[in-house]
Amino acid sequence: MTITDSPSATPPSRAKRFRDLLTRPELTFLMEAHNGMSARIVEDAGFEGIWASGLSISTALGVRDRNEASWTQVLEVLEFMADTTTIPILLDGDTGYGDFNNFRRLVKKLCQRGVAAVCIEDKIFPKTNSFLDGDQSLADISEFSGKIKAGKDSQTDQDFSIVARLEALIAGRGMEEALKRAEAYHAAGADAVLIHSKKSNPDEILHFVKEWGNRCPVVIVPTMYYQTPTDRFREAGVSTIIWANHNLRASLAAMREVSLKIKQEESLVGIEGRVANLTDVFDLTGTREVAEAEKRYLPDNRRRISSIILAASRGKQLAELTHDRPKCMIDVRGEPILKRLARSLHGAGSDDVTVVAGYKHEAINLPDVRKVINDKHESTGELASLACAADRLKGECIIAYGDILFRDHVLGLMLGTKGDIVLVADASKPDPEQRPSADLVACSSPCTPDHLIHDQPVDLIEISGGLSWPKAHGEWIGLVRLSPKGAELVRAELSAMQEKNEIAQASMPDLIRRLIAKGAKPQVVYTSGHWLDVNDAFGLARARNFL
Ligand code: SPV
Ligand code: MG
Repeated sequence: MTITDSPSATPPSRAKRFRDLLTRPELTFLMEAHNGMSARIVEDAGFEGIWASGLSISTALGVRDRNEASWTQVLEVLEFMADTTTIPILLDGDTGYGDFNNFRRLVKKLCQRGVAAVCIEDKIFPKTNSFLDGDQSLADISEFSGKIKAGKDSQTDQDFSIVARLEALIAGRGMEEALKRAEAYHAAGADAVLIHSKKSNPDEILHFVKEWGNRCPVVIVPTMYYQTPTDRFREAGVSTIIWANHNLRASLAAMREVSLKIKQEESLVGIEGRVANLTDVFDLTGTREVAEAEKRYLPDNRRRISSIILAASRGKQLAELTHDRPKCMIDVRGEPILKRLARSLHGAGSDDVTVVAGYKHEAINLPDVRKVINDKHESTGELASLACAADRLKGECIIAYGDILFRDHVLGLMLGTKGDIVLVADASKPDPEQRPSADLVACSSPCTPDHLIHDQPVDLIEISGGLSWPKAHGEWIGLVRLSPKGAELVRAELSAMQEKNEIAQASMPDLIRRLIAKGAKPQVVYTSGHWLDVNDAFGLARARNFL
């Protein structure tokens, strides 16, 4: 067996993978990125390679695309991009940041940092962006060929690639000049040529590709001739297409819109559901990995929170949508409700999440979520399910219904309280006809703006389906936090109910009423909206809008 046949052989380097992409018969697409996060997003989108655009990196740094950022500043950005990704990166190296000697050093540094390839253009340092009217004078052909040769002689990774970018058409020097230069750069060792054009039609590009006849791979940048169907380039035998600046432009448009809206409205309410949520932000940088590492490397004095999600019921009102899964596994905008819920709980610091499943429990299979089964789910209620996870009612706990969605700050609000049993209630009065079975709460005080601003809890006096507004002050949203003492009270009450055979049909509100009767003092923290539950098709439609 040869080494490369061995299953444990190390994967090919990024430089090798880029070389393979350049030389294979299929068309390759490189997507622009300009920092660590955009590079990661490009990889997550499924692209096989990244274009580290000079225009985009400069603009993201707030400087002009004319070598205002120094080459070491660009290199630093590249290092972040390489760290957040595994796919090959082609750096837009402008003119090589100086003469052959500066370029040699750049190539060496790129090889050290795992950058797969560099593209240099045959213009004069400092360059200007090819789409501007400024000076687009071309470098001397033999000087530029020497630069390519110096780069090739300095690469420390044998698969590193140098793409020679031809600016003859940009500079108005014509096709013959472009072809002559392509020939010279190819002879100097360039692994591919990039032919650039600022025309809105692809004619000169296709003409070049035809004349060039694939003597080495051809790379193109259809920023201006974007209306040409991609298949025309595929059929012409182009090797690689660069989508050159569209992540930068997308982010500028999005940031502008959000800034203007927040400025106008002096509030975040109008944008909260339209921007990436914080869990997404944390996930993109692998924040949870640090939490895992902390367990290994730090003294163990973290806050521990167990969560129990009650998700045994089918959700009959959702009819055929729950034919093969419980309602908590219904997909809402690409993810089951339960997955979002578990992610919010994890994100709030609850490492230990247990779901009590029942109906079609086999459909529940989520990473990092422990599953216990209430096999009497058809004939029992919420407390019988909760009792199945009684071993988790230790220390600080969260109990959540499995069909709810909420903004993450609602969880933060509840976790910021100190009481032993704290429920979250929505004080924005819903239409009672639409929510006939709401669990309404009456408290020591109705919700005031002060309660919402300072997250002050109030005492819970009564919880019941029988309450009605205005005696009721809010609707329990299906989330409760227990302190270690609160968890102990709940566990003791569950075993007392089990002993007296009073548990089978009992609900969470029954439990809370019993605890009040025994002298416990549950509290309520108010929210105003920012949550919903999914009971029927209307709930599902609202959930889609909510996300
Ligand atoms: C870049 O992305 O910086 C490029 C491509 O060089 S272009 O702006 O199209 O010239
Ligand atoms: Mg550029």
